[in-house]
Amino acid sequence: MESNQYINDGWFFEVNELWPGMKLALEIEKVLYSGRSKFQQIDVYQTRDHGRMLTLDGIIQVTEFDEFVYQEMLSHIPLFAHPNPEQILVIGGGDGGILREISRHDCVKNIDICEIDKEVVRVSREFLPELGCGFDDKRVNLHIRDGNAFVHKQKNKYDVIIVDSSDFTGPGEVLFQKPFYQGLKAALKPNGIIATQGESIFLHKDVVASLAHITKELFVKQAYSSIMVPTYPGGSIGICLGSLGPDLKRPAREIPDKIQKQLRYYSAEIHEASLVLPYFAKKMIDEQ
Ligand code: SPD
Repeated sequence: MESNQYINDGWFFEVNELWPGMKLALEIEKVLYSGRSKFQQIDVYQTRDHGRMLTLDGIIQVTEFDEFVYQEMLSHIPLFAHPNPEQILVIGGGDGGILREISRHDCVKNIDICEIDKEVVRVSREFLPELGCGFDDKRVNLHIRDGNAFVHKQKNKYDVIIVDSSDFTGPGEVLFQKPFYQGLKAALKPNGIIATQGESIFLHKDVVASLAHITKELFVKQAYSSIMVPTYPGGSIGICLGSLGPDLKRPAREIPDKIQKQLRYYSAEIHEASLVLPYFAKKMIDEQ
């Protein structure tokens, strides 16, 4: 087996200053791809028990074992909260998993995706076809550009914007700040909804509080969903939601049987339930 800086004795270790004093380890059978793009280190592993895994700069982005949780919830909460989403923008999301979920909605007419790193798209299409297949939908238009710059050029165009970013350091940092959210708001149509990667209520309280503050200030309605993803730090991650009109608390339309049968995590019940937060997190968000 090949090895790199994150692997020791057949185990991958996710160690990062964003979650000090803890690390997640997964047993690895093989390094399927390892390369450096202009922006980051990209690796794909065959794990022993969790399917294939994509990491960027040593941070787990997806494992085949639990990727469905994050991709379904980040996509279907805003898409079902909107009564008729036709024009969609995805920022980040180069692995294609979010596109795969959006494609399940027949009402969607156009999906723009702006990903900064074309290598992530290429590697995912080759090594993670169950996610990379998201790019096969004819409604998808891929823009290889900086997401922040792209957003600031769009005005009054999208019904739903989904930000599938990596974490809040390095190139991703700007995607957690107010000017970016102002850009998202301006890019939305009057009834638009945003859903963004919102980190962890346990590990990133300051970030969650700041996102809540920004979305409360800019949007008519705001909510935060917490979901279980065993291979993310601390086993959970959040979704920050902002709406210029529609209620976020529950689906605005019936979930077609055809879609529900394809899903493993999202349902009308979990949409509502995921927005009910543990008391400490609710208090923290209410105080913003
Ligand atoms: N701590 C890792 C957060 C990763 C969020 N993005 C995942 C991309 C999946 N499409």
